[in-house]
Amino acid sequence: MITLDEFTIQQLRLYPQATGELSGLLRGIGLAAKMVNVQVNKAAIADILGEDGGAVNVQGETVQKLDTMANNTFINVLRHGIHCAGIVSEENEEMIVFDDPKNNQSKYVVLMDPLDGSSNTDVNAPIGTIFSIYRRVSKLGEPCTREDFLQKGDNQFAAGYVLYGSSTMFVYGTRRHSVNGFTLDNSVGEFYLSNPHMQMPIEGKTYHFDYKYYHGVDEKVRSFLNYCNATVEGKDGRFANKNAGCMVADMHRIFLKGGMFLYPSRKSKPNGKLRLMYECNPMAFLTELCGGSATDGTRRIMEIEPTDYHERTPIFIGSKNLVAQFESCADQREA
Ligand code: P6P
Repeated sequence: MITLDEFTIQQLRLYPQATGELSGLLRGIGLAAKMVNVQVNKAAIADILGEDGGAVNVQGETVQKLDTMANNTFINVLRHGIHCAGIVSEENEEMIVFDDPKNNQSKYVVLMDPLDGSSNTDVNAPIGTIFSIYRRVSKLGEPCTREDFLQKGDNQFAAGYVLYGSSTMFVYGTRRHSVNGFTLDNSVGEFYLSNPHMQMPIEGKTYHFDYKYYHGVDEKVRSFLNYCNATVEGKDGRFANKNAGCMVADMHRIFLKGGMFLYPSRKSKPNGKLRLMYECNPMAFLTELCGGSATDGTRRIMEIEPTDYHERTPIFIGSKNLVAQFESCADQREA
């Protein structure tokens, strides 16, 4: 029964040259996640459900009260720590620079979706937090810059997510070691290692797609969807369709059981809906660390050179063989 804090400290022994700063940052994110978890669990009786006064964020989405709570919690915890120089958040148009001598010395910046799937909050369905950690490219001792954040996904140093579900889990991986999952024991307020060395099955039996978009996606995607739901020997469809309305919940199932998540572009969203920097890149980082694949339909997600904090991308991500099957369907269509 090893805690998240102890695990991050023990990882230091594997890398004597490590300064302990990444471990400290991950503990800070874990602390903020525990604080958000408390609020999420009592939202219905603490009057923090529903819309936040009709506010609309940079995404054009109506902000939920829990979005604002989660965003403020992560920003405040990381600002008061000493391991993060700044944040890009789904909820804020511009980067948030922690322009303080203690933070300017930090090597890391964080991009995050503080509360993914927040429309699920009112119906007690799963929600999550997604984060991506980069080493700064700007000069330490000075405020972080736009260039620190606009790095391609292959440059990520660590990434992870928190799933506020039937249990609350903290899952992260770094480029130096595997992906590990921790489950929160609410009675003591500690995350304990529950899923060491996570590996994504190379096959799967679920595909995660919202069929309300079926007629808006291109023919290549429809051919794969038809492959997935085709009946086999006149019996049930080949794969089960799931859609949690929360990427974190959908992807957590895929990390554990295999499967594939599809959020393609469509006529009304030519670049797709999901954000490259704090949804697709971190999930692609974890997926490849666990042996899976992540593409935008033409290239690896983590090869995309970003030009904007909030840019969107189509994404097809999950078990290696399923993504390969999708690509072969697409190739056949093109042929
Ligand atoms: P839609 C949640 O808002 C989210 O960012 C992902 O977690 C989820 O997979 C997707 O958008 C759902 O979006 O508009 O299809 O409900």
